[in-house]
Amino acid sequence: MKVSVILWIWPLAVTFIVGVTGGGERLLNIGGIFPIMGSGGWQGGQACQPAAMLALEDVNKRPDLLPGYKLHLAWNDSLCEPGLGAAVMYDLLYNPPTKLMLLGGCSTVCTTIAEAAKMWNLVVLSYGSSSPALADRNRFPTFFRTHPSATVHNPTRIKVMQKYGWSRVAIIQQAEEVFISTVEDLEVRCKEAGIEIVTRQSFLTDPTDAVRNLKRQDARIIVGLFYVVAARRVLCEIYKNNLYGKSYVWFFIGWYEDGWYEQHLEEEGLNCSRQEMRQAAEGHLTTEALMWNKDKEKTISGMTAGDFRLRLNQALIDQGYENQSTPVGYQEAPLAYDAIWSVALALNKTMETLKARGRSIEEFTYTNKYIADELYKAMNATQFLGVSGRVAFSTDGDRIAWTQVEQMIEGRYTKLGYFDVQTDNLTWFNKEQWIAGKVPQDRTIVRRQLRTVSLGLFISMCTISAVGTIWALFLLIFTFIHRHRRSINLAHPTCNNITLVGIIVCLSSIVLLGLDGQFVSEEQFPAICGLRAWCLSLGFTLAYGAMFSKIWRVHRLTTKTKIENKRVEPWKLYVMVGSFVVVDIIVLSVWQGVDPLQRTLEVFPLEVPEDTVEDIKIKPELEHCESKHNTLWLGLLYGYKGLLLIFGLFLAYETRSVKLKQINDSRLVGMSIYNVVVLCLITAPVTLVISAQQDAAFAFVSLAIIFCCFLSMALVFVPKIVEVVRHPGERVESTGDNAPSKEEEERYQKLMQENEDMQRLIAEKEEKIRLLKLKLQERAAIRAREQASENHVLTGEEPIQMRLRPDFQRENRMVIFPEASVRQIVGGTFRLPLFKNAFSTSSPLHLLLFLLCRWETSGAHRQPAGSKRRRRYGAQNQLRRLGVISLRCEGRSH
Ligand code: ABU
Repeated sequence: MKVSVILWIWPLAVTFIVGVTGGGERLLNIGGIFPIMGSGGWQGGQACQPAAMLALEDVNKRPDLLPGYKLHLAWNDSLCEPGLGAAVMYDLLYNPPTKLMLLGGCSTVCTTIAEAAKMWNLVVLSYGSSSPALADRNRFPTFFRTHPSATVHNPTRIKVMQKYGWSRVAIIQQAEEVFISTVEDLEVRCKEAGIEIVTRQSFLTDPTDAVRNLKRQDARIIVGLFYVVAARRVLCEIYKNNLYGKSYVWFFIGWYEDGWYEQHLEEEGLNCSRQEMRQAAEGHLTTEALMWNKDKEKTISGMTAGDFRLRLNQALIDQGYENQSTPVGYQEAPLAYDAIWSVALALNKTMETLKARGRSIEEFTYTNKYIADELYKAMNATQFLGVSGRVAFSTDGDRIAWTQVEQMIEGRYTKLGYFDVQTDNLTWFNKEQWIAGKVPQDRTIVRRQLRTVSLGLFISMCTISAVGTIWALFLLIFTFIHRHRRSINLAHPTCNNITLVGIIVCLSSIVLLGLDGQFVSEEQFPAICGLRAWCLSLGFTLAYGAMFSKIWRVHRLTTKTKIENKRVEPWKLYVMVGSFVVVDIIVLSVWQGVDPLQRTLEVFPLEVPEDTVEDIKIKPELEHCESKHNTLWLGLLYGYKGLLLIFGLFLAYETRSVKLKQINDSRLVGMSIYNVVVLCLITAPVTLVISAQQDAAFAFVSLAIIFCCFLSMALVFVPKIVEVVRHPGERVESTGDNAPSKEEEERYQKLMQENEDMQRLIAEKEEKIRLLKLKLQERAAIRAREQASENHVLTGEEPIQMRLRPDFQRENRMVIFPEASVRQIVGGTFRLPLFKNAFSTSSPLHLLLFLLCRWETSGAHRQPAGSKRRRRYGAQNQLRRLGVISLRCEGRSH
């Protein structure tokens, strides 16, 4: 692009307020600020300045417009930089001649100069400022513009969004007031229209992060508001992030010059090639206020918009722009042309008003509020048909205009339609084109997909469970049929039956565990959740509890010492199992009543389906059964059952080598408990970890249940079956578990009776013996008295001295001589007084001693004959056996 150096020549020709031209006319001076040579923002002065000069030429050709005057424009370049724009303004104001009005372009510059111009009572007319902020009359009281506000795009954007049913959009904007205020207006309108703004991204110079964030937020319909340099950066990022194509629609501003996306790429250091930029730009939409009169009627200047285009093109070529290439601001050039006409018309009107009041426009100074107000009123009332369309200003000083919608199709902008915001009328040509003919969606269509247990796995597990259940039923029948057999009878068959019932319940719970959304409705699911909890819990308690009670009993029996207590009382086992079941029922009932299990959904990250080209994503969901305080309830149940498991493990270990006749299968039950404990302790935590994988979790739990159940049945029952098969004809021993049979009971009662009879008989016999003994004693005493009276007359006290063995003294004294006192035993010699009446008071031994002494003292011992001698020897032997070493009767020693 070539820019004529002429643009840079300061228009020194005009340095006086109202100079006189060669034709004798006086000059009416206005100041102009054009953004031309800058590197950012909007450099629309490139086309607008030549357009303004054309207008100036045309206005000055009209003698009736400013009679006696020529309009003159003093101008300079602001580069679209507010600071420089302010400097240019001060140059214009502080250098004569006095400027009647200011002409400005580029929102950032106009915001600065329009805010300051009121201090100089100057009207500012902008041909190229779109910022909605400039509509604030308090801040910019003397501002007008032929350029429509950027807010005019917003109703059009909303209209197009509604046309395609887009209700979810994102916004990316450059951090400039013009775009910030536009977005604020867009947000309000979106809210009113029920369109959700999913994200609003802002950037100063580098849009990299902002564009990435759009992708992260899954933005599909995106409104981009930025100057053209930033637009190229954004487009390059769009390409890099693959945010273009069939799934995305971008709304850009429509006033960028044609081919904007493939220009200045190297200068601006963009990493995207022209081809890539073209690719990313394809299909985007633009909205723009109509800046070229689309009618063919003649405008105030006598030209049609087409005529103006030709003249402008020629002027641009004259200034060095190549044919076909349009400089920045080409779109807005009619606005600049019409802006000069607006100034001329306002001056015309003001001059007429002033003339009627005897005053002149030449009286204007920067402090002349009166003429300034007249100029303001005249500008406010200006209306005409210009090359940009009908020119009129709202009370805010804004241009009222139609907007047009275009789409980039194969690298060229195609008009899709027009929108008149005043009548809410959308004219649509149906020329839009979408990839694969499908209008992009405003969001990823998310399809919910319930993750369910695979059917094959479910059927397999149910089949195994059914086989297990049938096997358990067979074992129940088997146990019943062979209940009298010793091997079964002594194994607590009732407990084993309870175990089998528990196993059946546990196996049934496998079916419930696999019943998910593919089989039951959302409403039925909570009931299944409850059933699962009840079945698993009660099944476990029955099966494991019965085994636990047996092993507990074994432990009790092996730790008791009294033989009489070693009787197995079945009711104790039943009470124990019953207690476990009652605890279960209480916990489950409270759980169910207070905080019942509900259906909850675990949602997984979105997945891209492989079998479709459609823009959809799958949202996998998995059903779970959970209460509000799930952890609490599970903790309670697991804690209680965990303790039971650990305690069972301990008991099984303790009784590992015990063999009891009363519970003959205790070791097998112990092994079964090992198996259950180990599997439960593994399964519970593993299931919690893999709960998100429905197949794995279901398979793991089901197999654990199946393994426990089958192994327990095999360990406890297979040996019994083998035994029955091996010894089919074994004699029946009893009828029940451990209950004594009728015959046994009768036999017991009979033995007890016999025992009682025998004891009574023994007692009677002992009584008889005692009486007989007494009789014998009496008889012996009578006989002794008779003998004594025959042979000797007792003289009184006749002591006997006996020397006793030491051990005899200690041990037998009281037995043999109960009447002897310690005092009477001195140094092993026992003095025993003998009395006349000793026959009646002393023991038989005592009597024996007496007789022996009698014989000694009577001298009969020297020649004893016959039975007397034998009796004497017998008495002496008996004394020796009793420990009497020597005997002295009345001083005689033996
Ligand atoms: N149509 C160009 C607007 C430029 C600006 O508002 O700064």
